[in-house]
Formats: sequence, C-alpha cells, structure tokens
Amino acid sequence: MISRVMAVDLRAHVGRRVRVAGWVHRRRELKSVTFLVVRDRTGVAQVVTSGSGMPEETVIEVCGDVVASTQAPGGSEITSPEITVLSAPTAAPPFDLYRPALSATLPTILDNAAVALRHPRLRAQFEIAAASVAGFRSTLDSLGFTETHTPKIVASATESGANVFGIDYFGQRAYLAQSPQFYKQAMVGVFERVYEVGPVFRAEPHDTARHLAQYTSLDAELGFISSHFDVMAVLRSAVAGMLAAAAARTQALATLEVTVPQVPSEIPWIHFADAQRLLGVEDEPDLAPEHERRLSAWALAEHGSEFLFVTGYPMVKRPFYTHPDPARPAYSNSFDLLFRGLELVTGGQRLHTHSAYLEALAARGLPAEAYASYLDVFKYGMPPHGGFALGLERWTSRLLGVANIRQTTLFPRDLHRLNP
Ligand code: AMO
Repeated sequence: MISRVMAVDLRAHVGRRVRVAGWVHRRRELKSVTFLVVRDRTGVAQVVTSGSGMPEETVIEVCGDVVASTQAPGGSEITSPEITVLSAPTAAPPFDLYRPALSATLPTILDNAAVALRHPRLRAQFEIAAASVAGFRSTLDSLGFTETHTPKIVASATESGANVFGIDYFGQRAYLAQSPQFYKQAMVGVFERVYEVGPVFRAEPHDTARHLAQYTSLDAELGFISSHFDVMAVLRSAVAGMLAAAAARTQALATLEVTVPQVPSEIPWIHFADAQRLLGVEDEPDLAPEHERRLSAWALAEHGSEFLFVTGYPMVKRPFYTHPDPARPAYSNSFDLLFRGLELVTGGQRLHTHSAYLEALAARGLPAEAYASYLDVFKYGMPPHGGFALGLERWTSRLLGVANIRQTTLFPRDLHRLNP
C-alpha cells in the first residue's frame, strides 16, 4: 500500500501517486467537477473528483495523483482519486466547519463541543495550550524540578471551605481537590523542587467569564527560598518557557492571527499597599477585577509590560498556610501575577514549622484535627519554601485574546454545565 502523506506535505509529492486520509472539510459541487477538501491533523488537501462527493465530516481515504495547481490551497491538489469511505456520518454538524470563524453562539458551540473542536481555529487554540504546558514542563525540568501526580480525592479543603465539592468516599466524607497545595508542599520534603499539571475543582458559585468548576492547574513548589521573590523568579522563567514554546507554533498562531508577547527579563512588581494607593482604594480590603485591569494598564504604560506582580496581599486575604511579611506582619510574603488585566497566578512563601501552622489554624478558628495528616510533614523538618499555581485556561484565553475561558476549555464544567 502507498504510505500516507500528510496534507501539509502534499506539495513535496507533485508528480507522484499518494494516499491521504482525513475528514471531508468542505464539499463544493460545480457543474462538471466536485472539489473535496480533506482535513487531517496537519492541514487541508484538495481532491478533484467527479460525481456528487460525500457530506462534510465523512472520514475518507484517498489515493490519487498530486498535481501542481495555483488555485488549490497549498499550491497542489489530488486528481484521479480512488476514494474509500472509512466512516460515514449520520448527522451534519450544526455549523459549517470550513468557514474562517464558527458562526454560532457560545452555548451552541459548547453543546456541540465534540465536533466544534474540529474547527481549525479552535483546534489551534488547544495546540497553543498544549505547547504552553510542554514549555512549562521543559523549563521546570531544566531547573531541577520533578513532576508529581498527587491525589484529587482528598480529606480536607485547602483553599477555603466554601467552594469545595464534597463527595461520598466509601461512606466517608471526602472532597475533590481544590489545589495540590498540601501535597506539593509535602513533596518539597522529598524532591526540594516539584511541579504538577493536573485538574483541580472549585464549586464556584460565580457565573463569570473567568471561573470554571474544573480547571487545569500548573503548580510548582520549591524549597530553600529566602522569600516569595525567589518563587517569582522561577515563575518568570516558566512563563518565558511557555511563551517560547507557544511562539514556535507558527502555523497555529497564523491561523489565530496572534503574535506572542514578550515577558520582561524582570517582571515589574508593586506592593499591595502601593497598588491600593495608586488606585485610590485604600479603604477596600481586596482588589476587584476592575482594579486588576487598571493595574495592568498602569504596568503597560509605566513599564511596557503586559505582566505585573502584585506582592504583599494582606494576611487576612490569604489562606492559613501563607507566610507573613516579617517586617510588616499584617501583609504576607505572597503575590499574584496579573496578565493583560486578569489574575493569572497566585503564589507565595509558606509557613514551614509545625508550631507556626498550629498557631495559624488557631488564629483562624480552624480545627487542627482536620489538618492532622497535612501537618505531619512539618514535624519532620521542612525548609523555607514557596510556590505558585497558574490557571491554564486563563493563560490561553489571555494569550490568544479570547474573552471567555469556556472557549479555551475543551469541555467546560461550570454552574450550569455538566455535558458534554
Ligand atoms: P488560587 O486559588 O488563587 O491559588 O488559584 C490559582 C490560579 O488558578 C486559577 N483559578 C481558576 N481558573 C479557572 N476557574 C477558577 N474557578 C479558578 N480559580 C483559580 C487562576 C488563579 O490565579 N494553592 C494556591 C496557589 C499557590 O499558592 O501555590 C491556589 O490554588 O489563574
């Protein structure tokens, strides 16, 4: 059998008989000839045939002669085809996949995600997401981090009790992990530097363009730090690696008409208290989304950076494991990274002694018994450490200029959506 040629390579085979395989992306029937555009994982190839052709999304295999053609996409097309139908669809997609943009509402796209994701633009978005994750992994690997896989069924909430999904675990109360927080800290005791890419779960009551009930968290944690600034430096490298890996996907970026931004060699930072002064909101306890947008605009104008660290959030706004700022204990050694007006990452230095945890839990009225197995690790010697978590769907949506993170999630889970 002739070996399979990918659509993107067709041009290199002019004058030969080849085999291509894929989906009928578009069928155009003219008076005397029918054009079938076949889509595979690399792109599209045009097949010239007679007769009526087959409906879009039919899976076919085509053996034919490659001829140069200025009119065809990619400069060549397949003639004299023998077409085998590998799988005939039983329904037509509710939108045309060959149009440059899907003309359907977001609910229609999400309801039909299995087929909508075949659209070249949507596909390209997820290719960029995948490349970003590969860049995250390779950067942290090169910095001496070890990848871990920790449980997603857990015995206690980590981030706050409020937005946790409870489940029945063989008759016992359990939760879906809101974060690998406790486990990544414990793994610092083993590997010093760890990262994890995995799903996390938030029973988010907010129906917004930036909250999901399940998202992909890119977590890292490292030991032997002096402060959260050491963590921020690692995060900056990870972001640079993610951007470089995304930038290498030139075809996907061209499809999306997007260029990848630069990250400065040092990301500018502003202390929470200074940020509040700048915004004129000193009496408010936290930064609202609108404040984040204004701070990002300020960083772009003042520092030419699309990234901005806000450091030193008030302790009362951070989880109990947060390390206070030794010089100003009402503030914390923590940070958020804003990217194009949105919180993309949260991180910071953690408490690292057993007694500090007992005090922090007591001060917040949290029962130490509920955290007993988490706290155990701190009995056995833990170095000063810290880490961060980056939300992948937010990353992709900001990077690609997509308004709603549901569009950068394959099969989003939110307040209203459990299917498909
Ligand atoms: P935090 O809860 O701030 O921190 O989450 C970290 C990052 O995850 C993303 N994110 C979300 N993305 C989509 N939908 C959601 N509902 C959602 N919630 C959060 C954001 C956010 O910046 N354990 C700490 C991290 C750490 O300190 O290491 C944590 O989970 O991009």
